Amino acid sequence: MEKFIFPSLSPHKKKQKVTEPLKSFGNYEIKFKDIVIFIMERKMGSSRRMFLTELARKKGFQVESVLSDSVNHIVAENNSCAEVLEWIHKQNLRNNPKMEVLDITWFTESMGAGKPVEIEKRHRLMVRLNCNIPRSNSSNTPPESSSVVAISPYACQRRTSLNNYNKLFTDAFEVLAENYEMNENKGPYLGFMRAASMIKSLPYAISSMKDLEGLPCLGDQTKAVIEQCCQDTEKSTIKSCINFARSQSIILFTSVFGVGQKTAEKWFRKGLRTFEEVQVHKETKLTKMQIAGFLYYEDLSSFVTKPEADAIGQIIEDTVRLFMPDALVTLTGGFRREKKIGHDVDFLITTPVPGNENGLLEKVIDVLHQQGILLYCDVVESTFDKSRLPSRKVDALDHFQKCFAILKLLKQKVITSNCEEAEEPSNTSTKEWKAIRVDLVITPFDQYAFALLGWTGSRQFERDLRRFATHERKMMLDNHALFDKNK
Ligand code: DCT
Ligand code: MG
Repeated sequence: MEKFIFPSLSPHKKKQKVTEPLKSFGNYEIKFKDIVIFIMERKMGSSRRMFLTELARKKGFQVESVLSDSVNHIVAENNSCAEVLEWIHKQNLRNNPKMEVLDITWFTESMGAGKPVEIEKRHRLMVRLNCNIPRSNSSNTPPESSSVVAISPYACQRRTSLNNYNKLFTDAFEVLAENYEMNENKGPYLGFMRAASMIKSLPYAISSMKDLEGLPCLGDQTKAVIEQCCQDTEKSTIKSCINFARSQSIILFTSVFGVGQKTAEKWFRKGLRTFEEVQVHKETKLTKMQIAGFLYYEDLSSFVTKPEADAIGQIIEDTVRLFMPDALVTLTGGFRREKKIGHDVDFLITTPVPGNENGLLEKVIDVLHQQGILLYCDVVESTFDKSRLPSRKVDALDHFQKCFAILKLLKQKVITSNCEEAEEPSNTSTKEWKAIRVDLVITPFDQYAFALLGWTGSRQFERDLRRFATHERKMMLDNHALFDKNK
């Protein structure tokens, strides 16, 4: 007998909670013999599950207390498609082509109607389980196709793992977005970024236009790109297009710390194409930040690994604690999202006693400087004004005091032994240290929660969180506060 084989969606094996068989309080007549329901306890809780089971049985539904091969309707509440897939994957089920995986809405509507309501697309967490799901043992192989419904248009309402099954599409979208951003064409820039973010949350690989049915955030332009990619079986056109765009001088220039789109374009217009040309060009005046960017380019353009981020974290924490033993130093940004590599290391620093954070950053910088590990530092003072309203702009920067720094990390301080999966730094130089970009952000304690939410990212998640607050909750959210417009 064939079993369903699903990709392992979670790298961490959690101890699985055993679902207790449910006792029934009475013997009820079964009215709907073709339907055998199983209610998932996960995220629902045992008492609600018990209540719903009893209710359904009273109304003539068959509800199994344990998942068996006879079940043909699985009902879940507050679980994403990926979570249900992962859970089912762990059960040893036979291939049941009629299996429906449904949201609780189907169940409650059926209870209301006193009979099973017709299953609509909106009720399904995914199409029937046996649809095109490859029966392979490779845990990295994504399901090829499974039209998932009910994907939110807001990144903050989607669950996205680090497994991107559609990297080709998202790379293409991000390159196109970069291009539009460079030309200050914000609409298509946001359109492609939004589409890339949504596609990253899909638990399957897109292989045809049919896989896009019911998905949000896709417009004519994004669909046209996907269509082209799907038709190009070798994917050669799209790959060379990505490589071509990435090799452009402007992209090269903006990879330098301190060089934004405008400067890169300016240099490009002057006919400059390489770093050497920029550095020897007499009229080019480099800022302090750009000088540091060129000086440490090799280190800064190689990724920061998690063990390196942890080592930096230790240095920051030790330094902060010299002055404020009860201060909170939190690693944010991509590493808080469990990314294994990043382009910098972001920290939030706060103290429980209001006001104690004042002057702390200066002291910390001083010590790092005295230790000889501060290679570069640019302090931006706080511009926070209590009377202001949260920013309406979804991309606005916050008002916290912060420092964009480059620290010198001694390689001997990096402990890699208990992090086998961390990638080796690509930089193989014999130098004893590595320059690392570090952002330190000082927040008052009462704004810490908002700052943490804002600095955790990703950028698209933050954008959509603010859009969601504005459009769906009539509130305004930024890194300092959540403001209810009705109060
Ligand atoms: N952020 C934001 N809006 C911006 C810039 C940043 O909301 N305009 C948030 C989202 C992520 C966080 O701040 C840290 O920013 P980065 O370090 O640029 O991003 P990251 O997710 O940490 O990515 P990387 O791994 O490349 O550092
Ligand atoms: Mg970061």
